[in-house]
Amino acid sequence: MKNIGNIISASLRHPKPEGATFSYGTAGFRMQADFLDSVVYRVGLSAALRSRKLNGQTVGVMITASHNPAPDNGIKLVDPQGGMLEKSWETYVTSLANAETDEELQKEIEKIVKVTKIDMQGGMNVIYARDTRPSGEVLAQTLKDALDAIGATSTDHGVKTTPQLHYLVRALNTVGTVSPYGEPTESGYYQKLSIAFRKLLKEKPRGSTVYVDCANGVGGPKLRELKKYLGEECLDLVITQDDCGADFVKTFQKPPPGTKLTPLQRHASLDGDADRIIYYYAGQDGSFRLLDGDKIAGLAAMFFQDLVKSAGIDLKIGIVQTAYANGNSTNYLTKTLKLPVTCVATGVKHLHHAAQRYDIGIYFEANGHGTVLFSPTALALLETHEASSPAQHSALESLRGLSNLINQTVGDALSDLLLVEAILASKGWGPSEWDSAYTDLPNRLFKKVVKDQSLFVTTDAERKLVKPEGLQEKIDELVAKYSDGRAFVRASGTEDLVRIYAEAKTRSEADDLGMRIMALVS
Ligand code: NG1
Repeated sequence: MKNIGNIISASLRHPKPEGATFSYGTAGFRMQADFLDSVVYRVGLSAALRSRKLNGQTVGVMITASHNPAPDNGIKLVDPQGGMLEKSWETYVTSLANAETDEELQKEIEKIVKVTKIDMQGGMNVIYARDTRPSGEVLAQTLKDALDAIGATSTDHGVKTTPQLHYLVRALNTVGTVSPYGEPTESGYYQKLSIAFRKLLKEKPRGSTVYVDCANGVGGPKLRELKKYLGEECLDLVITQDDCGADFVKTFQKPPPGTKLTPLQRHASLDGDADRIIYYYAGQDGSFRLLDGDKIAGLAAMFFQDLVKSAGIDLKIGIVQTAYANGNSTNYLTKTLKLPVTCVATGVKHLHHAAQRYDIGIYFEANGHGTVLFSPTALALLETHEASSPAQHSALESLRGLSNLINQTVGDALSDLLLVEAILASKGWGPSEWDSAYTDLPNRLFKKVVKDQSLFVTTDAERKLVKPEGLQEKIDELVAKYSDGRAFVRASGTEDLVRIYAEAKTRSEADDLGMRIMALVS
C-alpha cells in the first residue's frame, strides 16, 4: 500500500495505551476522552478504507459521547446512505483499534484490504463533525492526521448534531441521483425540515409554545438556527441549556432541577448530541408526566395508521421496540391499534434494521432515540398514487410532508420534535390528550457495577439471561410474585456495568421487584 510509510510514521504521534482493549459497541467507541487518541487515529484509517471499499463514496465520522459526562468522548462511523456502519466492518475497526504495535497495525490494514478485496487505486472521501465537548477539537485534529496520512480527501464540518452529520453523508452521496436526499449543507438540512413542517401545518400556522432543554449540548445552537427557518408563527420554541438532558429526566422521572412546570405546558429535553428527545409536562394536579420514546412511538403509530387509511393506500405499518419499552405501550400498539410490534436488542442499529422490513417502520427506544422509516415502495406509492377525493388528497399530502420532515438516516431530536408538534397541531391536542392513549406501568431502571459484565449473556432480544447459570430462574421466581411483573438484566453496551429493569402494577411493587433483583446480581 503506497501510503503505509506515512500511516505508520503519523501513528507514532498517536500511540496506543499499552494493554488497553477497545471494542466498537452500540455507540461506536466511547470512553474517557484521554484514552481516545489512538482509537480516533485508527477510526480515521478505517473510514478511509471503508470509503475506498465503496468506490470512494463519502463516509462520515462523528466525534461525540452523547449523554455521557463531559470528560468522556466517543467516535462512530456513518455509512454512505447515512446509516450506521455495516456490522461486518465493526470487527475490522475493532481490530485496527486494538493493534498493539505499529507492525501489527500495518498487518491489520493489509489484512482488511485483502479480506474485503479493496482496490486501493482511487479516491477516498470522508467527512467529520463533533459535538460541543471541549476534547472534540483535538480529537478532530487526530482524525485529520489519519485521513491525511492515508491520502483521503476530508472535510471538517465542525460542530454538528449527530443526525446532521448523518444527513450530510446521505445528501452528499445522493447529489445528482434520481432521489437526492437534500442540499448537502447545514442550511439545506434546516430548509428541508422547515419547508416540510410549514406545509404540514398549512391550516394551523399558529403553533404552541414548547420549552426545550438542550442538555448544554450541540442541540442548543442548532435548534436556535432551525428556529430562524421555522418562523415563530409556526412554533414558539423557548430554548434552555440545562446540564441534565433527556437521560436525567427519563432516569429520575422528574424535570431538570430548577425547571418549574406549569400545568399542561409542554417541555422537551434533548441529549448532548441531539439524537434523542423526550417530552414531559405537569398534569392539572401538578404531577409530573413523562412522554418518552414509547409515547412518541404510540402517537406516531396512531397518526400514521389514520393517514394511511384516509389516503386509501395499502402500506404495512410496524413498530420496533426494545425490552425497555413499557409493557402498556406494547399493549396499546398491539391490542388497541392492532399493529405488529417487533422487539429487538438495545441500540438503534438493531431497531433501524428491523424497521426497514415495514413500508412505514416506526422505531423508538424508550429513552427517546428513534425515527420513522419509509420503504422505497412506500415512497414510490406516495409519489404516484392519485387521490380520488379531497380527503384522500389531504392525507396523501400529509404523508408526503412527513416523509420529508422525518430524518430517514437516524433518530433526530430536532426532526422528532417537529414530528410531534405537527401531529399535535393537526389533532388540536395538548400533552394530556396525547398522554391519554395509555398509562405507563410503573418501572425502575437500576445500574450495578459488577466484577465482570461479560459474564452476563442474554437471549430473546436481551429479555432472558443464559448466563450466569441459574440467575434467570431466580428472576422468574421473583417476577411471578408481582402483578403485571416484568424484569430483565443485561450488560450495558456503553458503560462497564449491568442494567436492571423492573416494572409492575404499582410503584412500590416495581421498586421492590427492582431492588430484589439488584440484590441477586453481583
Ligand atoms: P446500553 O448502555 O447498552 O444500555 C444505552 C441505552 C440505549 C442506547 C445506547 C446508546 C438504555 C437502557 N440504554 O445503551 O438505549 O441509547 O445507550 O446508543 O437507555
